[in-house]
Amino acid sequence: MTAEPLEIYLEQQDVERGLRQDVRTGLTAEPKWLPPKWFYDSRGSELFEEITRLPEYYPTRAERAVLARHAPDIAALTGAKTLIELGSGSSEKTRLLLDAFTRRGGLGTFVPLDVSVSALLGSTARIAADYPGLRVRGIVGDFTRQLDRLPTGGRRLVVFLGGTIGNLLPAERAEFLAAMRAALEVGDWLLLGTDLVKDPSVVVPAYDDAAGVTAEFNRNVLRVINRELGADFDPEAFAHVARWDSEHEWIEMRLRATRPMTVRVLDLTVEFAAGEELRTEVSAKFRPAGIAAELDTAGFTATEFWTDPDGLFGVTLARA
Ligand code: AVJ
Repeated sequence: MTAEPLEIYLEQQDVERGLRQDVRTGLTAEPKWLPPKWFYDSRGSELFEEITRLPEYYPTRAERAVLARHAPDIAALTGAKTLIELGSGSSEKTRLLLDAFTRRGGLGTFVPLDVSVSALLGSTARIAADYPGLRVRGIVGDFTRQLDRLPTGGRRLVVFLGGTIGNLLPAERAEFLAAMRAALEVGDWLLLGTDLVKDPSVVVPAYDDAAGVTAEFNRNVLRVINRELGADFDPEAFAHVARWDSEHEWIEMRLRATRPMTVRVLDLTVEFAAGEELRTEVSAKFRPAGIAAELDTAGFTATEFWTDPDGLFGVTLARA
């Protein structure tokens, strides 16, 4: 089957309004910050794919190991008719699930949802070609906002992989999980990938690789703002910083101004002192008990928890 035309839940003007709002809020705050979703234009999505292949970036390989081993269990336990993937990107690891569901039979529809049109066009075309008989409905949307518009009917499995839930701040995370639960019905399932707390000597290099790909990915947010809002950031004048926050158990990516700068964006004049840091991403790491507790608070019941052989990454199956 060919993929169906992408369903657009996110209009270009909403995206631009959101970016303007986030830039205004974040760049006038003290300390300055930007939400990580603005990394992912087509270049940013490509850089992220490159990150997933870096020797230091263990989460993708570790999560793939879990899925390779347990995809048949996930297919059998859920018996899903519809597989919905939030923040799907290339959907590369999701193929392990699609393979297991194909062998088992019964899965009718795959619904990848992502903010990146370019990532979705590629993934939906490839998956439709490789899984004949599967209905592929790509949705352009923001997973924190369009949960109430997910396809209904049949037994649904929502998968949220890659540890992306860790990019939400704790309050946003609670709100997101509660909204997810509200969007689902009893009998539906959630499969959640979470990076696990481990020694910073392993985590930090994953966010500060020797080849500098993560640094380019980080600076890409400034390029997006320059292009979309006509700002005049000099991305090369910002240094990439990855710092482990042991209190919150998360990694923070920041961009550090290497000299004093004045940036014009929207109607703002934004001053950076030399050495001033702009926070661009939080990537929380989780403990098994914490994951189960957060799911429970949102009204889910965690029924399975799996990790890779090295215990780096966790995948939780939860029932609505
Ligand atoms: C897979 C999107 C969750 O936080 O690890 C990779 C993004 N940031 N390197 C993560 C990311 C820096 C990533 N997510």
